[in-house]
Amino acid sequence: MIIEDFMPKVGESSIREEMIACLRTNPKTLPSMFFYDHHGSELFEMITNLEEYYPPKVEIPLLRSTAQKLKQELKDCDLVELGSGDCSKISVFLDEIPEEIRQTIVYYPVDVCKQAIEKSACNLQDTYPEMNIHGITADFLEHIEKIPAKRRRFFCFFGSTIGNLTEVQAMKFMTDLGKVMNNNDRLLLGVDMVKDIDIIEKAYNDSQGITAEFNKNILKVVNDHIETDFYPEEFEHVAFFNKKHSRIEMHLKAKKDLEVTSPFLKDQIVFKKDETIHTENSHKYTVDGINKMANAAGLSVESIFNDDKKWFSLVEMVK
Ligand code: AVJ
Repeated sequence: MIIEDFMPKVGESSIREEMIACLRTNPKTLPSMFFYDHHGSELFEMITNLEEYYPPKVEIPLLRSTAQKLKQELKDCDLVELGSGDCSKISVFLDEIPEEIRQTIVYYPVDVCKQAIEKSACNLQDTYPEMNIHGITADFLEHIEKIPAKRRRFFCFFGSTIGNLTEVQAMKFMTDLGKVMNNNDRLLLGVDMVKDIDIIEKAYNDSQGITAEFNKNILKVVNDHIETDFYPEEFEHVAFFNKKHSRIEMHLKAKKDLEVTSPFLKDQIVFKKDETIHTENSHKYTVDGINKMANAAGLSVESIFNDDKKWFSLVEMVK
């Protein structure tokens, strides 16, 4: 097992600067990556178990059936997973692949989080001792060219993580990836599809309020970094489907006029009642949108694997 680190050390000061800059824009925003401190990751884990939060319930069986169909394509290739996290998705996929094929694979988990890479690579090596693992800590949005290209590569980007990117960012990501891919390299991209708006909105407004807690937790993360005095209970969780952009937007809405202070700021951060902080986008795709992304990236869509209801797609693209 090899682990390689390409992450530049992001200093605490650059995190602070980014938080402050985002709270100063109009409208105010916070990048969704700040959700995931320890508690935020626990809350997200709880979200994935919620009845209303359908994406993993649809994607996981789809990963199984798709692996069955693609297993021969994985022979002798470098399997590169972007945003591998805890490697739970790839495990579902690998379980369907015969050991004789797994032996020929080198698995490259790529993630920004060094601990996640170290821990999950070790766990995975225990589960699949026959497979070679080469973990990489990198931000695939910025260091995509660092990913080794010795053999034919099979890229995976699961979990509809691409949905968190804006249209412009997603297009840039796809074109960058298209450029580093060689002929016959493949990509298996997980995307959440447009469906009944009620179903989508319920997935982000669960009855137990876990998503609300997850959303508000970002204010505690901000308090931890820039010593602000945000009271999460002074904000309301708002999540709705924005038709124009085909995305769920999550916001935190001030319940009253309020001011927030930080020793890192000269002036207060002022909120008018009902003013919002935009905390997340989660884009939902159509087949048309998928084709546009593939075209922009110079890739062709080979197959789209779906569940019966076409709620989620695993899109296989090839260069
Ligand atoms: C991890 C980005 C796929 O957008 O559905 C879940 C995050 N936010 N509930 C998503 C999330 C609120 C999730 N992704």
